[in-house]
Amino acid sequence: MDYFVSMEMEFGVDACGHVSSLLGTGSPSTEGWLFHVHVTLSIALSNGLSGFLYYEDLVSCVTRAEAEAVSVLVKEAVWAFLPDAFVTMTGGFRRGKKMGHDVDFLITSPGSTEDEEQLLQKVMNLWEKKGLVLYYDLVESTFEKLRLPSRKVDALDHFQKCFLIFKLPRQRLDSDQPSWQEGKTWKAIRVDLVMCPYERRAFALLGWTGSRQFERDLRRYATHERKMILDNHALYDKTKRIFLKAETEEEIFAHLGLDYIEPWERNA
Ligand code: TTP
Repeated sequence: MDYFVSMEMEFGVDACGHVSSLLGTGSPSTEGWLFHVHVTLSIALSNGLSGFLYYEDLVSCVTRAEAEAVSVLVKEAVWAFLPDAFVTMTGGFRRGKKMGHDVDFLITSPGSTEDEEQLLQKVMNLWEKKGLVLYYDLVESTFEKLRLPSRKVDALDHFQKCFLIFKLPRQRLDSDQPSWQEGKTWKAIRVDLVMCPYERRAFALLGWTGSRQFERDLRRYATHERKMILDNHALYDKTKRIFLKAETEEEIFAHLGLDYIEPWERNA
């Protein structure tokens, strides 16, 4: 909790309380979660917590209909620049949840890497022009092909990503949503866009589908039962000293000697 204490001293706000209400879930002891908290808190603080404009929207959950409406706009924007890209909604919505705190997307493309590197910035520029983004934080990739997977079950990944607050226009929804205030024409929604190299897509998809507890258990199983290391980028066999390739999640489960577990069965 030291992190929150220092944030409270720095900003004079109930950091833990505000962040818990924005995120809803997670264990404050984990590195990955703390990074997510940091981003969320930065978003909140940069907009002024006291009169925080989007606070009401962000504490109300995202419905599946809202997530699907965001998905249509994400795909439209991504395909405008990279028509062969694969865009997959991950996180809780891929696990079949009806509500979430944010909407996560994994983007990958078999095409050229140069176009990929520029994609998220191009999407942000387009959305800024269209007035569809309220805030964004673009994190550059620190991915290295030969790096061994992390032994920490909660380690951060090294993909390029964009944490943003999306401005979803009401007309993009077919039906009225219970969380929308009367007369409001848009809703602020937390969105994460993650860009991964094409050959890592199965590992990234598995990692970003969650749940966090499921991922921790799977990584501990890989380490203790199979002498392998699994993270969002790769699976490494310590006995054979080789990286095990996978094009699908099914192949990762097979490498681990496990039957395939469907995303909706990963809500541990
Ligand atoms: P979240 O979107 O934080 O969580 P969620 O979709 O399961 O639940 P909710 O929206 O209802 O709070 O993360 C989705 C998965 O992505 C989670 O299992 C952990 C993983 N993840 C990473 O691998 N790296 C990251 O930096 C973050 C933020 C999440």
